[in-house]
Amino acid sequence: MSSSFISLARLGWRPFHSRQLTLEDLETAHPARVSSVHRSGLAVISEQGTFSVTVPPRLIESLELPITVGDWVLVEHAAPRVQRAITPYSVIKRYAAGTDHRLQAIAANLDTLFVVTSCNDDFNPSRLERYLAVAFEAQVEPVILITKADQCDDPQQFIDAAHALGATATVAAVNAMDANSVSALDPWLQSGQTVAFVGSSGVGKSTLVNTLTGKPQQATGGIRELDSKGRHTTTSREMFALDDGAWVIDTPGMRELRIGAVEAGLRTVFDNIEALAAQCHFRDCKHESETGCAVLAAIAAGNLDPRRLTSYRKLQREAALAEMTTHERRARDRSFGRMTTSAIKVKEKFKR
Ligand SMILES: Nc1nc2c(ncn2[C@@H]2O[C@H](COP(=O)(O)OP(=O)(O)OP(=O)(O)O)[C@@H](O)[C@H]2O)c(=O)[nH]1
Ligand SMILES: [Mg+2]
Ligand SMILES: [Zn+2]
Repeated sequence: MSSSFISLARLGWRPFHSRQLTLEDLETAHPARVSSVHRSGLAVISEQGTFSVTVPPRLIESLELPITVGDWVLVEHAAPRVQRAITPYSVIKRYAAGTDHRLQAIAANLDTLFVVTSCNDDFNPSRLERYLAVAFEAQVEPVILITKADQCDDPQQFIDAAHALGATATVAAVNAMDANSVSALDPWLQSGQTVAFVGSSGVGKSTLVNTLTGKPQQATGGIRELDSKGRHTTTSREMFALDDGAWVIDTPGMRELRIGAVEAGLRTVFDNIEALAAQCHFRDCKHESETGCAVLAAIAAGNLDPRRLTSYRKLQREAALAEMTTHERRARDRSFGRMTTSAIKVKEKFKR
């Protein structure tokens, strides 16, 4: 155990977490924050220092979402073992890649999600809209962070394109290798605040962590000349401390971000379309060919990018599908629960 005292507040502990504690909890355990997740357990940081803990299998089974980086757990006084998990005030979630319908927790107890992209071929408005929806759904402030501003003749063109994704997201452009430039992120990095960097491989997430911590904490890798794609250098999520008391989480580059049931988040990302839709002649207007459609009129007048409408529809379909699969799974779990209870009853009947 390494020891250098850090207060709970500086670790990001909030009244929201305190309210979940009982007197009994405090007699038997103490809070610790997860900095990384391993096959054998968790690396945690507490007031006592940095150490490893195990998680009992029955606790893992009882959790709706797996424990992730940024989560708070209660660690037993008696042994380096997790007694229980503390509900986070925010979680960034996505569906696991592939056909699997498993929800993955990317990071917990976040104040800001930096959606990182570069001034090159990586910049993709429809992909950014996915990240924004996930952040808004989790009630985490998103910031579109455009890196490699130093490698680009006209970074303003990317900044403008990011601003066009709605008035709701903040936009910043930096050279991730330059501490002076990265100081633009200071407003989000106050003591006890937690932020995470997400985005494709090669956009500079680990470079940002290294510049902010002032240490070569994370390996960084080059990108392919041809299409600006990275080489998936970072392979696991990890949380690091900054000298000023903020926490930054580095994540592996994502090939795709499959959204869950993020309908509310989508309404925020596409608030300009929602505002127009309220002015359509028909209340159930589909914005396809109806007369008096304010959305189509805005597109015709050049005030709305048709890509926005296409993207909104696609993401709404995806979110609705995710919502449906969640319901189906719950229904299945319920009927499975009934099956096991009736099986137990049958067994008991035969015992007598
Ligand atoms: N010039 C310049 N190079 C940058 C900037 N940000 C990142 N790079 C370079 O881009 C490459 C990829 O950076 P990484 O930090 O490894 O990217 P990453 O997002 O962590 O990638 P993964 O770990 O694969 O997800 C490295 O060669 C960095 O030096 C920037 O703002 N300006
Ligand atoms: Mg990386
Ligand atoms: Zn309409």
